[in-house]
Amino acid sequence: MMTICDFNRGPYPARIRIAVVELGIQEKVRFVEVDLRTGAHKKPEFLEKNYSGTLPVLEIEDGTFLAECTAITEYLDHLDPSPQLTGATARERGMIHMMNKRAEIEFLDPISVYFHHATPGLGPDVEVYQNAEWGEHMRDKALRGARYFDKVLSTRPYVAGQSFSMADITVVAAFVFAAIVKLEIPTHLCHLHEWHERMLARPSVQAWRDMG
Ligand code: GTS
Repeated sequence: MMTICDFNRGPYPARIRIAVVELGIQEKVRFVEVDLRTGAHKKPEFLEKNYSGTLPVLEIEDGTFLAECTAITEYLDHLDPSPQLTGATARERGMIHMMNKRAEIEFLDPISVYFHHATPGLGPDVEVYQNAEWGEHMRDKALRGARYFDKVLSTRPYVAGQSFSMADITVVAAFVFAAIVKLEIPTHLCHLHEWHERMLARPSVQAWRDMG
């Protein structure tokens, strides 16, 4: 049994919760809550598990801790010899990693920076340094990212090509974070919204939403 330290409704944790259902490995993992609001993820005992002090963290059976959603998804996807989320061919793997990283740096991560810098974030005990101007700047970057992904999705059904992948999950997580910070994704980005409706219909995303 593997253990995933996460925070129930968190956008980054959602990436792994969705991946777990996509891969059908719910029976192989258990979830342990780390309370971000009390700053439990910045305490020395947690930093021993993940130097960066972020969630989620996967503990595998030999006691190794894996942090970073991309790394965790890679690991879980390769428990089976036929990976489903990270590509099979060299081309697929290259495309998925490029688009996944782009989804992080152009869309999801800037929303996170906006949350931590230009809103109360996790509260004064956790947000020891805030720079609202930087946060607003990152909000605008995220909106440019949304426009970029709308353009991408006008040419293909999924973020990295013809099949669902880890990169789609990362853009779903950006929508999750956008809802938390009340960042409206403009309705005229119709390709992005149409794609998002398809993502919301996937059992893995529905399971995450139903978890409440
Ligand atoms: N690059 C990391 C990854 O991909 O795993 C980012 C992880 C991350 O930022 N996780 C959030 C976190 O720990 C969890 S959540 O906000 O999505 O619930 N944030 C707390 C903090 O203080 O940065």
